[in-house]
Amino acid sequence: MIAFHNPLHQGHAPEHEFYRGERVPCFETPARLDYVEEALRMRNHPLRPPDVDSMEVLGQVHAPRYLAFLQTAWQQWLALDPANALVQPFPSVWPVRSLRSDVEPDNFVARLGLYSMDNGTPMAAGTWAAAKAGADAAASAANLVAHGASSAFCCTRPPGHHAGSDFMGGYCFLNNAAVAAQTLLGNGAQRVVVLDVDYHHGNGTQSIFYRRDDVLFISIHGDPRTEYPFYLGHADETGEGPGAGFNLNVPLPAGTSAQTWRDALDTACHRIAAYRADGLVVSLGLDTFEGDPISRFSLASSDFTRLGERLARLGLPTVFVLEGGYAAAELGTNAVNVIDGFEQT
Ligand code: Q9C
Ligand code: ZN
Repeated sequence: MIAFHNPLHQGHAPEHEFYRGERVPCFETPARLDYVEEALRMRNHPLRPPDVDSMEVLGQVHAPRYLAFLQTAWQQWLALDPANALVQPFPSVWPVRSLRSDVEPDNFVARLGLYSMDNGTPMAAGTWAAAKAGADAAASAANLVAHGASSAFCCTRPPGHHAGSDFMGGYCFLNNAAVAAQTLLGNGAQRVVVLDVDYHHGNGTQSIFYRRDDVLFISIHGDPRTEYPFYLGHADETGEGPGAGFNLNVPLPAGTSAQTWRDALDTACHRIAAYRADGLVVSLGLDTFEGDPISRFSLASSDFTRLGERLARLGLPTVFVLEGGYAAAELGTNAVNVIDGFEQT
């Protein structure tokens, strides 16, 4: 399977995040992608740089003022104090209920809070360039599939599925899966499914497409009552307005077995078949792995092969987009197991 990689991902390398109130080394590291690229090469999958500029499609899934902020955020941070080059910005205040989010504050950290859902999404000097190149890789993979390839893999970080129209969160800045889905639609697809198998609910993708019937969003994830992102991902979220009936959440308790997870995947696949989609985008998080340090499902590496096999049986043009997965040393094996399971079926 042709894989589009992100040549600029290493520029997004913040050092710290907050975990249980403490500053700890980031879980979402450049090394993650090195492992995936190495496994792709070892198992003979060609790697290509992005060949599509996603800017126009980004404007269809993200708000202009959010894109403008993200594009210049690091310069704004340095403009406050050149010494900030060695300091990570974190938001510390958010416009929750009763506060206004229509007026951009002049204060940089307040603006950062306006465009963030958490303080768990650290930025670095190369964040915009890395996120933009990742969106280009997602658009490139979708473009290849739109032009007749049966599948393609967007091998990128930072991930995307927690990023909504106008906010970052959960290590995500630009919603790569939404870019891929919108690219398929822009190339003539009428109905697209986004299937999100990351351990964490894809709140950003869900919210972007919640009122639309041209994108069916399905997510299997840790129950938000106990798992991030906490405030979205419940089973009663089924879509709104024209999108009513085009959103399916399958929350599972932390600790769920691989067998129960596979049954949930089967349920999702039956809904996908009934939708008669022209294309499938898979938000491929691998943090459902039993060895993941921040998640609590128990898929083995062999289960990822089975996931690829099950998806292949849908018979749809498919774009895989890498999302989470923090057992870095096993990430390559697990990702390429999905790819090989898919291609060998
Ligand atoms: N900083 C993805 O898998 N943070 N994002 C938990 C606290 C949220 C995961 C640790 C995890 C987000 C794409
Ligand atoms: Zn995740």
